[in-house]
Amino acid sequence: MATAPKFYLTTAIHYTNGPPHIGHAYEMVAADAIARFKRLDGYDVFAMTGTDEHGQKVQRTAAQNGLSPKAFVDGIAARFHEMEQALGCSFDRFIRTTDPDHKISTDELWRRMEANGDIYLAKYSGWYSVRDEAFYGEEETTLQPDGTRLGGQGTPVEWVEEESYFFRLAKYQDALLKLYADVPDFVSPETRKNEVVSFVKGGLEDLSISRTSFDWGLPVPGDPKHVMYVWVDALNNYLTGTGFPDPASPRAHYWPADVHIIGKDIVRFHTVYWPAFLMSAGLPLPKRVFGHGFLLNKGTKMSKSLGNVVDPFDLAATYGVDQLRYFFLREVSFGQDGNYSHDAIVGRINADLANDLGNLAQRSLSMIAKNCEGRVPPCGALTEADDAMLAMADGALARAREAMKDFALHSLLAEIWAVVAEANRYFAANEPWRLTKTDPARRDTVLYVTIEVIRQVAILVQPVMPVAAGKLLDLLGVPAEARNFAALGKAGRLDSGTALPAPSAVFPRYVEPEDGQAA
Ligand code: ME8
Repeated sequence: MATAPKFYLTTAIHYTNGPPHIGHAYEMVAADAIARFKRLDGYDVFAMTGTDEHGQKVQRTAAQNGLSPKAFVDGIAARFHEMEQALGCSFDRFIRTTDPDHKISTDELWRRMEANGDIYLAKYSGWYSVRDEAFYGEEETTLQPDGTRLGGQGTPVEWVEEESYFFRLAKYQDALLKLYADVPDFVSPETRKNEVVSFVKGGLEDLSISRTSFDWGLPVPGDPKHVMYVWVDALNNYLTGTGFPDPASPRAHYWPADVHIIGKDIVRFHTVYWPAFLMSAGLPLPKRVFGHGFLLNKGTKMSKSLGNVVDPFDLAATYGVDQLRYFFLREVSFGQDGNYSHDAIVGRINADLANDLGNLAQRSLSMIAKNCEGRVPPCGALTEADDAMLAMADGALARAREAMKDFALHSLLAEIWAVVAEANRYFAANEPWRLTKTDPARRDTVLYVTIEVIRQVAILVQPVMPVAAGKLLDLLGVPAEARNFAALGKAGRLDSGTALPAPSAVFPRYVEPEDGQAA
């Protein structure tokens, strides 16, 4: 492992002002699939998710619930942690911004920015959205008929006037523009990058980075009547995860992050403020920031007031964890908005999983159980069709890696399903069930080729469906140590004669409940 390249990936950290929703689930699953892919591909991976627990929004919600902020966030953070487990995620750390090491790390970031002359005390007066935890210039707000004002993302803003520390963001305008030009994929997808570049070109103002009107936050070093602006605190979680500022931390080598996976609504914080803070502190910048799209419920934004919020725990229980993960990542082009609906998820489960992959595995393995003494059949001389089939499967890793360069999880799955579709055509065209009487040796070869292709498919889908893929690999008799990407292609061909367990269905069809009540 010593020579394995490192890969550090993070999700956004989730606000603990309410329980997790499907958007949070989506982001976690996507990030987890990327982390698992990199692990299987031989990287030394550190993947982190967690919760963003400070700030005015959380403090107010806690008060509304009659709880202290800490008691309130403890309950919600536990729920996020449970969701991570319930969705079969494999993060290496679940970070909370109330963790003690996060305070040490964030104090140090502040001190370094201050030592660089980038922090000064002044007075802030302007508009603030508690829901977005963001300041808005007057021109970014709109006055409503009832006299209230809405900020850039349509949330209410309130007038704030108080003593505040400021960060010299304006000073970093040129350096940021140079960054976007020098590292073209720093912000992706491209559309998000264009938005950020034009925002920065429009001119940057210094940023208010402390508040005095509430106290649920990290105190400013040396001036504890101020708490740090929650975004300074939150963004720094990524450094905390690597043991910053301790250079001897076993995780120090993971910085800089290879990618921050976040939603499109918080790209500005990650691609303007965060790199500016790091430049100020003299620290290396993350390599990439990927802003995924939003998951919508039949085209509509989910919100409590619309009553269309879907509980991710319910979804996983209704459809199955791996099925839900597959749906999220196959249905939505990663980077764009996507839709959730019962019909769409059932369609994917029954067509792609039960029919295309599940049936092929079930049919070929049942024939092997019946005709080949339950052992991996012998592989005779290969025909051109056999060679072409195997070559397509052997080439899948290269195509998967290519898709993964842009985190195109949907393309990765499309590539794998193209192999599955070809395997179905191969199986149908070669009709192994007809060969038992006429040419059993040829039948065995067709079955061998078919399950060898399924082996490779199963290895490749592990990042997305870890449990189901694991079951499929069990059915194929593939040992645990032969399940990573190094075993793809010729290197890990199935051994004829290996005894196989009795076949069983890995991907059951989704059947509507008796009373017709869709979930
Ligand atoms: O923004 N579909 O937290 P958050 C897809 N604490 N993704 C969605 C979504 C949806 N419907 N709704 C939200 C915060 N998200 C800050 C982040 S990071 C240092 C601090 C995504 O709980 C959202 O874009 O509001 C973000 O990436 C993540 O969920 C957490 O959102």
